[in-house]
Amino acid sequence: MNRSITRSLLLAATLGALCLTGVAQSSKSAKPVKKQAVELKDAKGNSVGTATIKSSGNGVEVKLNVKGLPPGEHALHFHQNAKCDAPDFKSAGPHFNPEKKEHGTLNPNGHHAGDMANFTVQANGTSKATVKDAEVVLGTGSESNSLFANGGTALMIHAKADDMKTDPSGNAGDRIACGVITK
Ligand SMILES: [Cu+2]
Ligand SMILES: [Zn+2]
Repeated sequence: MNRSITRSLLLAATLGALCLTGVAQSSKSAKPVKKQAVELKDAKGNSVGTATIKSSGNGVEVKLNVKGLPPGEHALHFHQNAKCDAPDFKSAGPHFNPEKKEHGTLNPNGHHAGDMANFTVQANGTSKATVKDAEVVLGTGSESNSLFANGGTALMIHAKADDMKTDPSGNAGDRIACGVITK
């Protein structure tokens, strides 16, 4: 091959690679998200309200505004996949667990980053509870513990309370409401 053609091909390839690197870097340096609204849907696909996730300290706080749920104590977790396929929401995968730990704050080998305290639904089926999670961030999505990492995560409400120790799911029963968290 002619030497000058070879040289221009090399130059084109190098420029192409530089462009790709530029794109990757600009998406990584995107501004961190401070607040994110999530719509929660039940197994029938009906909306049961919203959760507002806000940066708080080194983690986040989740402010629920939900209705139409069974009264009593319920588990709340962040799950690994940004997928809420009704009716069982299995598509959301296990608890968000970037540090490869076991489930539960009472588990000596715990806990998952996505584990949170239980919250209470009132007799009229509503809740405006606020629950904190110090182990996850909204961030830019490039942090390993970002709720936007690897395409996002899901916020899940369960039928029962979490016992905070049974691996991998806290014995929290069915998944009854789910909301996708994506950037
Ligand atoms: Cu869960
Ligand atoms: Zn867990």
